[in-house]
Amino acid sequence: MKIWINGRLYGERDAKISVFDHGLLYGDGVFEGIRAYNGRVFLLDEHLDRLWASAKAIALTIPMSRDAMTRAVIETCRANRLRDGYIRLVVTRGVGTLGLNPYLCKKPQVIVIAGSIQLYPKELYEQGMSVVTVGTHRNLPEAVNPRIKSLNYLNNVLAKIEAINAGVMECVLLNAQGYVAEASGDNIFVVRGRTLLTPPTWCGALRGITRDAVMRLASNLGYEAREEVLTRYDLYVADEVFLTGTAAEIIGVTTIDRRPIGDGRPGPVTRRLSAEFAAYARSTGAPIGTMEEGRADK
Ligand code: PXG
Repeated sequence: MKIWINGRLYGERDAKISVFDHGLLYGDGVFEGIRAYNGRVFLLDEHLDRLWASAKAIALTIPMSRDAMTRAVIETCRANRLRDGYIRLVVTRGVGTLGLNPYLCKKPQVIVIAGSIQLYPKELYEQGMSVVTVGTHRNLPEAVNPRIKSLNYLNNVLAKIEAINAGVMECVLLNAQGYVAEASGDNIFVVRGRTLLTPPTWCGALRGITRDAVMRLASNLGYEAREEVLTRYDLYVADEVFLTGTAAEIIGVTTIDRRPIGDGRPGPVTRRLSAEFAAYARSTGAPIGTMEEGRADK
């Protein structure tokens, strides 16, 4: 695998970042997880918008233009002959002192990895997934706003530990008020009749790119899709519940806290949206092309 760091491609053994990088020392940095389908980078502009917004929110200046970042993503995909896979974009604060001060960090480091990801086993997409609500609350927006896709994922990791210890692979985090926020690495939707409901971002949800895409798709298909404050009650009595995310795509949730949701199997709306999403994902996005085309571009 070839990894892109600050403008150059490195082999896996040589792809290294300093132990003094504040990304490592403090989780100080931002990232994006992006998918490629069928030789195209899916919703790249939306991911770059969010990356730049996350960086701005933590007063981090990304040391390159958006166009240059787009080229870096395409170049890394080409170098790895990626057609279907997962792209991780990371921008760290860079090397600094053994003290918090981010203003003493010299230069943000930009990393692009093009590989693969499988979050949940394939069978779970057929059977549906069991999740639990956990005791770890989602970060307070007034503390670390969950809209920032930062390198500091301890809140999510602590919740994930609870899920795994409870014998399931994913969890639902509530916010400090007890309202539903999101899963550890996915957004959550409730289906109620022909209406899709998902928590507003102020409840502690990342504004997921998949979440937005699913809301657009659902509206086009004649469903009503909107944000609504949700409680555990809304989950337990839902017709269907599903999670969305770049890594997870769309996955039905069939039990929550060991209670069956709907009839205990992925429901018709979840299955329809999954099929529509898969078709949409394969047919849109920035073409990756080949290394040869890359050389011809230059
Ligand atoms: N909430 C959180 C906390 C996330 O981390 C989402 C929602 C869904 O957002 P998108 O934009 O992807 O629809 C995420 C995204 C991983 C991995 O390595 C996690 C995500 C994305 C890609 C990879 O586990 N989470």
